[in-house]
Amino acid sequence: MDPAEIIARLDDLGRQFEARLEALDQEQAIRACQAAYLGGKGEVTALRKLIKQVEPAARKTVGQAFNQVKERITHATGVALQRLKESEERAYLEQPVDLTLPGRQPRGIGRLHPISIVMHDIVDIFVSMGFDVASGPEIETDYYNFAALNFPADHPARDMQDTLFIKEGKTLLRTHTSPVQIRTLLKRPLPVQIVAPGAVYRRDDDPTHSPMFFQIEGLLVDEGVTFAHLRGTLETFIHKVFGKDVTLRFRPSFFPFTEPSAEVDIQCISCKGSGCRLCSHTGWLEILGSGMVDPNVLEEVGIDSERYTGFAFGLGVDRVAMLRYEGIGTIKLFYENDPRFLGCFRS
Ligand code: FA5
Repeated sequence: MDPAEIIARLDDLGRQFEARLEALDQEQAIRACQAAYLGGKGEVTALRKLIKQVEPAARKTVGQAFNQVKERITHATGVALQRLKESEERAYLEQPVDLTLPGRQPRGIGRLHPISIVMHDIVDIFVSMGFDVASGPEIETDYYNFAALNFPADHPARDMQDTLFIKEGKTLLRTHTSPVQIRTLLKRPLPVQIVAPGAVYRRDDDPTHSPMFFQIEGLLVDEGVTFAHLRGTLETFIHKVFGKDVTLRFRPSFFPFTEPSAEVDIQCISCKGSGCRLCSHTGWLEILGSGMVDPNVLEEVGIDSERYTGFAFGLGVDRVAMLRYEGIGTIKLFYENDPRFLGCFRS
């Protein structure tokens, strides 16, 4: 076979390819065209098979011609694809932009958790009444969580069944925010008037009880503090949260660290006292525990209980949140972190 003839055909194929490429403006078509020349069944590949028929002395020159046309086709394909990409980018940038369209709401930006919203609102109410904000650790010692609060050694709350101990009888996850009372009274000069919000932990688990939940502790110690101050403070608070028409009642109760003690109920906001599922057909909803600080607690922290008196209260933030956002059937919804649920709340 005449080597010059093969070289001339290769040159033709190169030119032919470039001409065909001119008309193509789709990536897929450009790649298909390249394959029609250089692919397994391509025209250049078919010609290559003839190389065996060329006299040995000329094979090197013919081989070089094959390499050159292959390079020519590959280069032209690259240039065509680059040109296509640039023209697509240009077309995208030249699209008209409507500057009058409203901005897009950014998605994925965090928002406050419903418990945080309710907690901030409650703390704000007490701050407006002159309370300071205090805090304490979530990992507590038996002393602050129980002993200093007048819990007897055999009190059921100290049982493994109720308390999550880290080291039995020594360190534990605090079961309430009341240890902040002791820490604050040991640290701050009197008078003391604080609220202490935070997480607490118990071996509890049902639709209205969670193993981790939030409380807000309140404490006021000064000369001349009476149960009337406690009642006035809690009435003001409840009217601000649930509205002026809500009726509340103080029900005698027991806590080792208050005497007398009272739990505060509000008339059911759903049935207005006639009885429904929300209030377990009692007409009332329990909101918080409270009482006058037991003299034993004051003496434990070195305060003269003849001269000073105080009141304290502890309320369940989750409970208030469940009442405020009616229709939350289980406390678990607060802790499952389902974005569809959490996205329903605005601060
Ligand atoms: C106490 O924890 C006392 N420390 C409150 C207190 C403070 C009384 C100061 C007197 C003076 P109690 O165990 O009742 O009390 O809990 C208070 C509130 O926390 C309850 O009224 C309820 O609203 C909420 N609560 C209790 N257990 C759970 C739980 N497992 N899940 C969600 N909320 C709970």
